[in-house]
Parts: sequence; C-alpha cells; structure tokens
Amino acid sequence: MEDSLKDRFVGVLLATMVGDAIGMPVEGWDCLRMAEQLDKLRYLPRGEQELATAVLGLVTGGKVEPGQARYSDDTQMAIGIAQALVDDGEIIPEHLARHFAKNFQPWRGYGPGAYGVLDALKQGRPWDEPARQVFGGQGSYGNGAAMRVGPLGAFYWDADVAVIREATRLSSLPTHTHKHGIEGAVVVALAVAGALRQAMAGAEELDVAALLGFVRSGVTDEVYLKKLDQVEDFLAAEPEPCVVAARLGTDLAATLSVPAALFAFLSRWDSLPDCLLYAVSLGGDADTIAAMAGAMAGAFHGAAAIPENWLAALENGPQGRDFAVTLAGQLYARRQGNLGVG
Ligand code: AR6
Ligand code: MG
Repeated sequence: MEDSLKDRFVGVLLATMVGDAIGMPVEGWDCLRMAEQLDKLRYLPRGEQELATAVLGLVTGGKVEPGQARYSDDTQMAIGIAQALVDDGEIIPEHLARHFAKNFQPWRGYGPGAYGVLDALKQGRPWDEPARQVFGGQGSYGNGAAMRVGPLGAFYWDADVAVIREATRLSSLPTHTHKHGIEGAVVVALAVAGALRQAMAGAEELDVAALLGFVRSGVTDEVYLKKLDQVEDFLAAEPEPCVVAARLGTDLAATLSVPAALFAFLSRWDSLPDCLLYAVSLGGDADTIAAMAGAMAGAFHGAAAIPENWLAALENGPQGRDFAVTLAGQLYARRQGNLGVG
C-alpha cells in the first residue's frame, strides 16, 4: 500500500518528464504532420515498448541514445513545485518563486511571458510583481501553471477539493495570475489527485465518469466547464485525433491544451505509453500536453508502467531522471509525515 503510493508519486514526476521529453522534439508540428510521421511506424513491431522506442527514435533522428532525451521548462518547473512542497509542506508562493528562479535555465524553452517573469525574479524583483504585470497587466493565461502542477496533485491527493484548488492557485501566482491560467492548473491537479485516489482505492480500471465528475466538482469557470462537456462528448464519439486537436485545441493557452491532455488520459487511461503517444500525436504544444497527460497517467499507474527504454533515454545529469526519483521519494515522505493536509 505504502509502496504503491510512493511509486505513484514517482510516476507523476517521471511521466511528466517522459511526456515532456518525447513531445519536445516535435513541439509545434501540426496534427497532420504528426500523423504522417507516425504512419511510417506502421510496419514496425506493434508491442508498446517497441512502438514507444520507435517514436522516440523518429523524433530524435532515428537514434535513441541513453540519456539524450531532454526535458523542458515543464519538468523543470514541476521540480520547483516538488522542492517547495518538500521544504515547506505547503505552497508559499514567495518560496516557490525562489525555487523557480534558482532552477531557471533560459534554454529550457520557456514561454515568452514566463521567460520575462523568471528573468525578473532572478534579478530580485518582488515575487508577486512581474507575473501581475505581463500581457498588459492581464497576467498569463498560458498553460505554464498547468504543465507543472502534477507533484502538487500527488501531494494533495486525498485532500478536499477546496484545499487542492487553493494550493494550486497559490502555485500559479508566481508566473500565472490570469484566471484561465490558474483554472487550467486546477483541472490538471484535480485529475492527478482523482486518478491517484481511484488507484489507491484499488481500482484496476479507471472510472472515467467519476474522474470527470471529480474534476467538474472543483471547476467554476464556464469556459472550462464547456470544455469538459466537449471532452465527455468526444469520449463517446471517438473522433479522429486531428478533429480532437482542432476542436479541443493544442495551443499554448491553458484553455486550448489542458482539455486535450485530459482527453488523452481519459481515452487512453489503460496504457501509459499509449496515452503519452496519443497526447504527442495531437501535435501543437505536444511536450506540454504529453507532460500533463503523463502526470495523470503516472498517478494512476505508477512509475512501473513507464517503459524501461523511455526511462533510459531520459537525461540523467543534475536534476535528471535519478534526481527526479529521489525528489518524488522525498515528496512522498514529506506527505506521509505531514498530518495537516486536507
Ligand atoms: N494575452 C495574450 N496572450 C497571452 C496571454 C494574455 N493575457 N497570456 C498568455 N498568452 P507564457 P507559459 C499567450 O508566455 O504559459 C512553453 O513552450 C502568449 O502568446 O506565460 O509558461 C511551455 O513549455 C504567450 O506567449 O508561457 C508551454 O508549453 C503564451 O500564451 C508554453 O510555452 C504562453 O504564455 C506556455 O508556457
Ligand atoms: Mg515545454
């Protein structure tokens, strides 16, 4: 029981990293181009692991060298959230902003707004100013708060919905203050927590309707509620991936990428590799959509479901694969020792 919860904490962070790393080389490809490339794999062995490796090879120029698959800002910021929770046992935005600034590596592919905010934080600006000032004072509605929130969803997996919402809101503030940026993060955090709850209750099959209901129970924004209805319709209708991509969106905006990640998980919950490949195949902001879907699938299945060869491909330097495993273990230990949550 304990071990299986720990494996799921690790799964959330590692599958975020894997999804991010396999999506990054094709970030910005449209769905049709993705379909054309993936079609080339039709004649390869059909086992999940072989297919997974083939896709990784395809997007990395035919070779999958151990340690060569790099992650991007998504994972780097998820690491910051995990570190802040390990340190404080809760989200204190000012401290979280410090973790983001300390970890900031400009070449990791940050969104333009987030790049400016983190640069300003690194230069010592007060934690709550730059994020409020971007985009003419509107704040960012990008998917940057959503893409990193997996570890928080794991940490608060059995907390009240209101507690998850508030912790998520606080975790968004250092970079994303627009309500759509924050609400997208709430959707991802709830999906991760809900998936983990079902797994820990012993579910072998995901109760998709219950998961959707759980997410809905914590969402107040009309735009997202409509998107959740659309996700539900698509689960019944199973349209072509490019129709899903066009209708749900695969954009940098949270409203136009979080629903696609949720759909990838809810329609492919039974296989973590399939879920990630499908998320990538939608195209657009593929790394982030796969990172978010990965957090959800990692919560349900645990790290043991990630193909060995994908893990081997991940970068493993400072803050790489092994670091992520250790950090997720610390997050788990902190959660187990932290009785005040929920
Ligand atoms: N008004 C107009 N455009 C906006 C607004 C707004 N209020 N908010 C966001 N955008 P950003 P992120 C658009 O830069 O959310 C990376 O690849 C604008 O075009 O805050 O941290 C990551 O890996 C802006 O540049 O970044 C993610 O995949 C964009 O949304 C992705 O970028 C993203 O917002 C988003 O990262
Ligand atoms: Mg990215």
